[in-house]
Amino acid sequence: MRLETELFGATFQNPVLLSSGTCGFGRELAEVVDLELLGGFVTKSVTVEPREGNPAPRVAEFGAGMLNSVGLANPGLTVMRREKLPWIRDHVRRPRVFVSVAGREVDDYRTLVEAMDGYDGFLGFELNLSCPNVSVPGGRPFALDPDAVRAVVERCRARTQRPLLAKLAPNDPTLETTVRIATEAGADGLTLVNTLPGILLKGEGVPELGAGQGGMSGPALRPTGLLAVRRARAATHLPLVGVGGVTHALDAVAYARAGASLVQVGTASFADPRAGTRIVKGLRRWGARRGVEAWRDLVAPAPLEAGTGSITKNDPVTDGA
Ligand code: RRO
Repeated sequence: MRLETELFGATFQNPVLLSSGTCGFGRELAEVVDLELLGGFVTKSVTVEPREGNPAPRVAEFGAGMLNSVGLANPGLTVMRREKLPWIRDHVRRPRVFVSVAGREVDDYRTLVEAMDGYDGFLGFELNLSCPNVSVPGGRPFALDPDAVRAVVERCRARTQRPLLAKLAPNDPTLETTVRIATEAGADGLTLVNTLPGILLKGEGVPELGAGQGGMSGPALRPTGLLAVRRARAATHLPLVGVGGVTHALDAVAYARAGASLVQVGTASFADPRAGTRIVKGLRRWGARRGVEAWRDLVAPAPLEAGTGSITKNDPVTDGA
């Protein structure tokens, strides 16, 4: 099965990326994983100022996944520009890299995009609008506030020609509206989904995580991620990136069937750092057994009437099966 995928004006050698927050800035994983075999990766979310993150413990496992409250710990924009981006430029060849950005204010996103746009070595930005673990003014993640989604995407759009992915939330009762707003505001693709808010309690009723609640990920998130991709597929022409519980090659196939052109592997990499490359190999084997010629033949296209965005060359409607 041919895994190459043309999207956002670039070639992805395969559709498997590592998700934000699970691979640092690439370097952290390079010693244990051959990054060059991946379709790409998304960096840990970067904020303007460095952030210490939330109190330990920051992660806890449960039977069907894990809960995290890292709290956006990251080295900030200055170190990103001085160390992280140059490392990526000098060491990453084939994988397509997205830089994830996050902020407390709408304008933080614009500042970050503008400040990194001139650097080499990465393809685009993933706007993290959906971190469940840090408080923002208004108390809900930007992804659950339509005005904030529009403002962030529009302001970033005005500052860069690079591909912009908007990363949305799993607990959005009006997902179709959010998807349409992000489309109209100028996103090039959507990443669905971030982690789902949850809490784990010990016998005494004390939360397992230092911060109390966190974001749930892993296999238990897969049905939610698949549903979100399917709903989004009906509401926009934009390419979709599916994330949530991708553990085996068949999970990636399911996301394609729901409408995702790319998938991201997250929690599975914690148990097995080679999960991403294992899934790439598994997809090739699965395709060969099934006689499927190309990954893009699996990707459910957008319905003809979907969304408000214009149809582009890389749109699944024209470029897909
Ligand atoms: O750092 C985190 O706690 C975190 C982030 Br920014 C996010 O987007 N999703 C998540 O599960 N954790």
